[in-house]
Amino acid sequence: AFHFRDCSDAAGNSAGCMYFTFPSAFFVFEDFLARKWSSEKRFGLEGCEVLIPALKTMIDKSSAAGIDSVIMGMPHRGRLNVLANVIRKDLDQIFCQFDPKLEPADEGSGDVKYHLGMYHERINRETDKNITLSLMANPSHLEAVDPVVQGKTKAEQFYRGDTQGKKVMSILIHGDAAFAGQGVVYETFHLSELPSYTTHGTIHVVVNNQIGFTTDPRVARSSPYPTDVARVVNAPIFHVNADDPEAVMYVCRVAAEWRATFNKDVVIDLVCYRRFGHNEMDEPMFTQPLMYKQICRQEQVLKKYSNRLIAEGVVTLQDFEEEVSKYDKICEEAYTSSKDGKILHIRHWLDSPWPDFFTAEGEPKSMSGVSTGLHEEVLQHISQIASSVPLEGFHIHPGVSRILRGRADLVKNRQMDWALGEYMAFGSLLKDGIHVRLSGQDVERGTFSHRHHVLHDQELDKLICVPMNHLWADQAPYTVCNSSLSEYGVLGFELGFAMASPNALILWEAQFGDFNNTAQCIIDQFISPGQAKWVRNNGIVLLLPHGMEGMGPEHSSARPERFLQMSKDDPDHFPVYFEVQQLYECNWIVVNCSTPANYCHVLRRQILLPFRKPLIIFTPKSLLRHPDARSSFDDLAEGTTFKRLIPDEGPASQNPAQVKRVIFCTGKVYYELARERKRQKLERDIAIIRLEQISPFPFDLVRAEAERYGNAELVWCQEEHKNMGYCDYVRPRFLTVVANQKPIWYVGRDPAAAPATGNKSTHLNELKRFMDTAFNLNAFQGKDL
Ligand SMILES: Cc1ncc(C[n+]2csc(CCOP(=O)(O)OP(=O)(O)O)c2C)c(N)n1
Ligand SMILES: *[C@@H]1O[C@H](CO)[C@@H](O)[C@H](O)[C@H]1NC(C)=O
Ligand SMILES: *[C@@H]1O[C@H](CO)[C@@H](O)[C@H](O)[C@H]1NC(C)=O
Ligand SMILES: *[C@@H]1O[C@H](CO)[C@@H](O)[C@H](O)[C@H]1NC(C)=O
Ligand SMILES: *[C@H]1O[C@H](CO)[C@@H](O)[C@H](O)[C@H]1NC(C)=O
Ligand SMILES: CC(=O)N[C@H]1CO[C@H](CO)[C@@H](O)[C@@H]1O
Ligand SMILES: [Mg+2]
Repeated sequence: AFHFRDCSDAAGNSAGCMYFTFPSAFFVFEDFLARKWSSEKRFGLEGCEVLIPALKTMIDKSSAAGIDSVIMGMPHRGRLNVLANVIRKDLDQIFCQFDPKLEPADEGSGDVKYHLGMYHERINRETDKNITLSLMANPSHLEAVDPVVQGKTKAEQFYRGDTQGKKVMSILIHGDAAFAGQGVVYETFHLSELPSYTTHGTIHVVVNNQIGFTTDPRVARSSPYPTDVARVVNAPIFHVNADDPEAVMYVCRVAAEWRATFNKDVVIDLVCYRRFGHNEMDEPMFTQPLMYKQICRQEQVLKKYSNRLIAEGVVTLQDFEEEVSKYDKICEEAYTSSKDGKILHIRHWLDSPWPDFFTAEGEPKSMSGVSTGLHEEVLQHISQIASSVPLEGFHIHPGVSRILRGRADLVKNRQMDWALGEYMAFGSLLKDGIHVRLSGQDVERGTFSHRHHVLHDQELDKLICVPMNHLWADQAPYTVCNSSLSEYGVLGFELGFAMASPNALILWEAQFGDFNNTAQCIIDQFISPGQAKWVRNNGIVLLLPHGMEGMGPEHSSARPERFLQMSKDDPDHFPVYFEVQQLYECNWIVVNCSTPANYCHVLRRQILLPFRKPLIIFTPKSLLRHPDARSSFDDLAEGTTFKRLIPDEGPASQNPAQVKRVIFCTGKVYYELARERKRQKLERDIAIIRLEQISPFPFDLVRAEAERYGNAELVWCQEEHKNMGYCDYVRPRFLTVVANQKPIWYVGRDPAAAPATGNKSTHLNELKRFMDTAFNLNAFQGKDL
């Protein structure tokens, strides 16, 4: 083994030199890849190879301090080297990735080699303790993985009762340009000390090669150091010369000790260079000619350091050469074995396996006969807690007290509103031992003041009561946390949290649905394609409140069209399977529920499913208090389930052959349509049917309804403008349902650039105009689509 010297301990004594050992593998690895695959992109680490022993040193030191699980996030540069020599993934599986002929043996479309994650449990040689290392899969989008790593770390700490971060920790590796440039770095730092988000200290390592692709630091940032962003949390920052391995190891030990002692973030700035271009195909002399003339003259750090040790007589040249050729041989052997009949398993690249969850392989179990309903006693108990203050002598605000009395009045009639429907879902899952975590801006009270999950004593400062945690003696914990004012960081965090365990309902609520675009990278890069790229389930729930209430262009639409456009179900294909199989095959579930009971059912179904899928729920504003948008306890009784579609149950349904028009719609606009139909006394002529689950599309139920009302015209009605909302998603699927026999007419607002007008009277005019069309039985006669 090759030796590194430690001539001073953390206290600064340099009395005697201590030698500690590890193989020179990491230096040789990049050479090996370069030799075998000279024209492949691998984002080599040359110029900063010292990163590998640096990480090992931090991990060894942390393991000695009691850490047994390390969760890491890193960009492209040096990733394969980290996988091979820090995580210690099997080399032949890494080399397999270079073989273009190999098809992955799992479902999913896969990802490029320098994005995949990995999970490995092994013995730490230095400390002889078990340690679990995971490197999270990530997209190209630099730094996007930072909050995801933090969320997953937090979740592991939470489920293990590691309240001080003494067992589980995170390490984040960054590039200098990305660390300075990407705002999510700042957002992640700001989560680092918040009670519900802290991971009790992260070690950050910046591979500071003083270049970002082709861009020099002087035009890439305004701060002197790339690491200055860490100063916002007063983190110590060590700038160290990466060509001086002893200094680097020293700094790494200090950083690990700092983290173990103070449980706060710490940053190491590894000042290095990038020997080649941005990737192996790239010519750096085009843009940095003088710098690269200098770099060419730099001796490889391994050479430099080994020459010094040989000169000092610490090792012999022979020792050194033996060491290098030993590792080369290991690589060669793995290379050979990767060639003969190896199969590429993306499954081997899972960063968060759930071994107890996926016991049976293959097809998911049927959900038929599985009810998401609840026993009357459970409903009564939850609603009683939801409408009272479970702490004696608590001074509650009179306004909140009025809200709780309002809930109690509803409950007397076995009725529930939106907030109570949510209570039923959370409360009943907690009873079954499912942890529920709701995070987002102002979620505790609720943006629209309907939720009130945290009550504040009006006389004693900081005395709070969370009734949801007083439901049952042996319930799972409920976490509700107002987040920092960030979407990108916080949604990424919750996504990471949801990766840790399938037995938890993790929800992120946007203040308003349209703010989700600040988190778009997490949605586009992780949530929508996550399972396809990384064969990983995730059951995160997004609550996106919005509504066309005449309040202007913002907050009127959470842009369902964007989510629907990314849904992968085929518009032209009538599926063979529904319910569970259809859900199993989709990339996410998109719903716009119109009743509190259905909202409760869909949240419960999320956990009762035998797999996990992201769930996007468009949640209402005005329906929170709408007197018609209520459900009876009967709608949640035992035996009931989530309704993907709610058929018309009025006079139209009694005589379907006489019905002239069927209006399909979703969500809140239903109540406006129902009111107008009543006013115009058209209840026999027009049926109104609600799609509650938009995607995957309930082809089967829509077909049954279309056939039931065989003589009727079909209409899709939405409040959103024509180029928005559900129209473009729904229309081709309707045509598949009716086999192109009938048109599906559009009723709604005209196309527009902004989601809604800022003029209240224009808003009302638009509403009146499309309501008139919806109920004018001659509207489409003689018209073309
Ligand atoms: C969010 C984002 N924007 C742009 C890119 C394109 N890109 C890939 S690597 C790179 C340069 C990164 O420089 P640095 O962070 O210093 O890392 P290095 O490659 O030098 O290790 C850029 C701009 C990206 N991957 N992600
Ligand atoms: C490490 O884990 C293995 C398997 O879980 C266990 O058998 C072994 O005793 C553990 N070793 C130590 C040193 O804790
Ligand atoms: C659901 O879709 C309808 C139909 O356009 C719309 O009125 C409503 O705002 C959407 N969201 C909710 C939460 O109902
Ligand atoms: C709003 O629109 C109405 C007509 O729809 C118009 O008369 C009125 O002037 C507009 N108000 C503003 C403030 O633009
Ligand atoms: C989220 O909301 C915004 C609307 O403001 C939209 O632009 C964005 O595309 C939405 N959807 C996704 C999938 O990010
Ligand atoms: C009003 C307020 O700040 N409420 C809470 C926000 O969230 C934290 C937990 O993350 C609570 O401790 C606060 O009481
Ligand atoms: Mg760089």
